[in-house]
Amino acid sequence: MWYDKVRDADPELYEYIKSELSRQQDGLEMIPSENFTSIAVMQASGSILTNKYSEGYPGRRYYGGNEFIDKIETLASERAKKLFKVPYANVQPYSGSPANLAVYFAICKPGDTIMGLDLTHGGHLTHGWKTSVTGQAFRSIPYHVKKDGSIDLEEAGKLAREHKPKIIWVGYTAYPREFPFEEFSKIADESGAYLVADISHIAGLVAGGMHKSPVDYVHVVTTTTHKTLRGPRGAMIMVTDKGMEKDPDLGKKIDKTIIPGMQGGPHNHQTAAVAVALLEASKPEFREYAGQVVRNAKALADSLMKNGLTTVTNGTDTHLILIDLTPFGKGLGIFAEEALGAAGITVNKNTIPNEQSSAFYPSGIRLGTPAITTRGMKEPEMEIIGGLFAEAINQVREEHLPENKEELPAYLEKFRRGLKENQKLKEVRARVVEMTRRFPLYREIELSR
Ligand code: DSN
Repeated sequence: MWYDKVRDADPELYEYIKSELSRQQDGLEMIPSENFTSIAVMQASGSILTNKYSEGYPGRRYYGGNEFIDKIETLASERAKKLFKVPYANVQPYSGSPANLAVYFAICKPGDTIMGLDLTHGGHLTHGWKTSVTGQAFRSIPYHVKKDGSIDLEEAGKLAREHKPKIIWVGYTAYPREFPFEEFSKIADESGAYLVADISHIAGLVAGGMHKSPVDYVHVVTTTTHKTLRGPRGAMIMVTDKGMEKDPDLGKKIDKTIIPGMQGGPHNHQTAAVAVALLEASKPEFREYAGQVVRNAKALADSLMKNGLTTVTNGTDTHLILIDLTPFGKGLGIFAEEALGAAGITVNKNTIPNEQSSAFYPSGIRLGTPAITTRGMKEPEMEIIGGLFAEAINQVREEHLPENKEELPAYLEKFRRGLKENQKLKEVRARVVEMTRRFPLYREIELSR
């Protein structure tokens, strides 16, 4: 039986794992940055490799006993280099934010100017947002999207010429169209900046040939490993040939910034699981998966729009869709997220371009197809899911955020009570469960009832 030792040692925790497994199995996981790893990835990340300390790098560690860990880390890093066609890869970052921080401190000094897409327009906290240390340690100049939702390249070029940033970030967390690597390479080269592609969201699409690779255009690439790439939680930093030409020591500087600069011992179990995921991502089946992720997202966007919902940029090129709820009212994201949640569909509320409400009570819903595609769902299911979204969102389109913020807790409490009683949402929930049963997830994992 799976996790039987956890059950024996810690029955309380075991119950939570069991509940979370059922939640994953019986719902539609549609947060675009989530996915379901293979059992092989989970076995590697749950392995005895968690026991070992290995500060340093293969062949130069601060601790003994690393002869096999060296092989594992080298394997992961060589697979990353081969898959993404880069000369250098560091596979030690614990996750995406530390990976991005390491890039900053390898290239910049505190106070230097940096540029990234504004968080509320689809960027990331670590691309210079004011509440992130990256917006505090550096002088952050954000660029934006235009009214139509596409990146404002003209503004970005103007800002780069004016402020001469040390780093420009190209890579987004809530942008449904192809990332403009080539356009930004001109902007960065003209202003002398290092161009860093954060491909966390689209790494699996790049590996699977469904999104243009940034490698010919940028100096550095960062990515998490657990989104479309379908690995364990983790991250990598890669330097391209173009980056090596700009600074032949860039790889060494990044290595040093990770350890001893920022991190301690690498998470070897995670590195091993990254190695497994990279091998999986190099297979023809993964190309097929990446293709289906995008075909599904396009089919789903079409179905959402056919069912009366508005999507930012009227569709998608990637795995990600952003629903704009402003035709129904401002700040409806929280109501839609919770109504969909009650129906067994997990998404996240998100700001939309030119947000009229706030980052905490935004007017959009962000969703994506990586996880449901891993389950095997295809275009016919997307057609149905678009209808389910519309039915759930229709239940809350008359909602509104109270003008007086103090009334909000009571308002939300009443709203949540209403969700529990909502017959329509119960019907949608039943259809979601019926659909998920046709696409079993982790059938191998048998837990005691
Ligand atoms: N949390 C990630 C996402 O959902 O896009 C970004 O860090």
